Amino acid sequence: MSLRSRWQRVFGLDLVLLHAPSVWDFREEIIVQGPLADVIPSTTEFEMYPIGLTSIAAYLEANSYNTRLVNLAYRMLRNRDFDVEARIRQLKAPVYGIDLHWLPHANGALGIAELVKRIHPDAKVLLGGLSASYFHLELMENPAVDFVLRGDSTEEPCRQLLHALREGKPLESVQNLTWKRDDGTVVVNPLTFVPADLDWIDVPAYDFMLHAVFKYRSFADFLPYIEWLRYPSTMLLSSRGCPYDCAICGGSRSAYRAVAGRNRVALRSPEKLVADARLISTFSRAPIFMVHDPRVGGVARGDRFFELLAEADLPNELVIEVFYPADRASSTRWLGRPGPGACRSRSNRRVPRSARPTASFP
Ligand code: B12
Ligand code: SF4
Repeated sequence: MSLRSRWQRVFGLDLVLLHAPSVWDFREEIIVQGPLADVIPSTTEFEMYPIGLTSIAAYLEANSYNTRLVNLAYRMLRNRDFDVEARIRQLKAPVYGIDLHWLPHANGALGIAELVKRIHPDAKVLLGGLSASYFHLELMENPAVDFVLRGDSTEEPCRQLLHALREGKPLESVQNLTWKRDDGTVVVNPLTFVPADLDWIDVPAYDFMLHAVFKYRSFADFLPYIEWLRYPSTMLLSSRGCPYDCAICGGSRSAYRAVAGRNRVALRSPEKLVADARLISTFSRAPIFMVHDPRVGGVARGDRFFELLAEADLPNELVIEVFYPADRASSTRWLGRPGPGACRSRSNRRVPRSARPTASFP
């Protein structure tokens, strides 16, 4: 191996993950923007990136692949003159990953994909996220898109893809990958990487973020929304998948079955969640928002989480969401007092006992 390729392997980037704004380029063109919920702290440019970008980067780094995350949307919002093209030109990598998780990103994600392909025609463009997984075949029709990694857990398939590209191995064995042969034929590899739990990776990967800020001198790339420095918040990801089947939801149990091949919710253990919360408290006093009802996976799991959290005695405020009203007994155990008012409820419906969540889909 030449000195140049050795240097590239140790210090060069293997993957750049780009987070696009919802509209490319919103500074010049006005199109109807996607609706943004009041509870979401980012702007209508959707500068918040999917938290899974951090777990992909952390997992790849642990497997000796250098991955850099660049939040283009945040940088464009912070500085109207930010030169996206020049930034992409500076970043040299064999693969550029772009999230198309939330559908309102379609315009921005594809705009940036086309820009990357124009600037780095020899590099590969990879898309991923829930929307990309659903629309993978349509995306293959776009000449700027080479790959889509499908499913809700792409950390390991991403490693397999980088390995295959680096070693010149066939792509047929890369799990969850949709790709094109040289003659343009689209190949859909089976969606077989569907891990049963959520303890095998760091997600959110705060450890990675903390050192990547120094490694790549890129604090701004990890900020999830423009007002974060004034109103910071952090998060815990309690599961991938949902046991409910709300008709309006693209992340319901039938959606996950179709899009991610998931038949069972992947849960993060209470021990890991509290370890994540401890880690957060070492660098921030910001509120911690736990995504998904703590009772997903069963009331006992929720009880265990709150028991461990009380033992940890952390200074941060915890924000939870509940998918059906919390009963007095649970809220007393969790909060130390009966307090249904302390929980944000998505629904006032009474939920029959049979509908209480478990990790299994009925
Ligand atoms: C947590 C969550 C949030 C959090 C997100 C926190 C974060 N930064 O990730 C918050 C509360 C902030 C949020 C916001 C929104 N959300 Co939301 N959210 C969810 C929820 C409940 C779980 C998502 C989840 O489990 N993610 C975990 C996994 C799947 O994703 P991940 O770890 O981040 O990433 C992995 C894969 O997706 C993939 N991947 C992602 N990006 C990429 C990129 C590449 C290159 C690759 C290879 C892979 C890849 O690999 C990652 C690692 O394995 C789902 C509902 C559900 N049950 O799924 C809705 C859901 C995803 N949200 C949805 C929506 C609509 C929104 C909003 C647009 C709402 C709004 N109108 O304001 C905003 C967008 C915010 C923004 N960008 O500015 C929709 C998306 C539907 C769609 N297809 O468009 C869902 C499905 C719910 C619904 N209503 O239908 N959301
Ligand atoms: S409870 Fe929330 S995440 Fe689950 S299906 Fe309903 S809306 Fe979607």
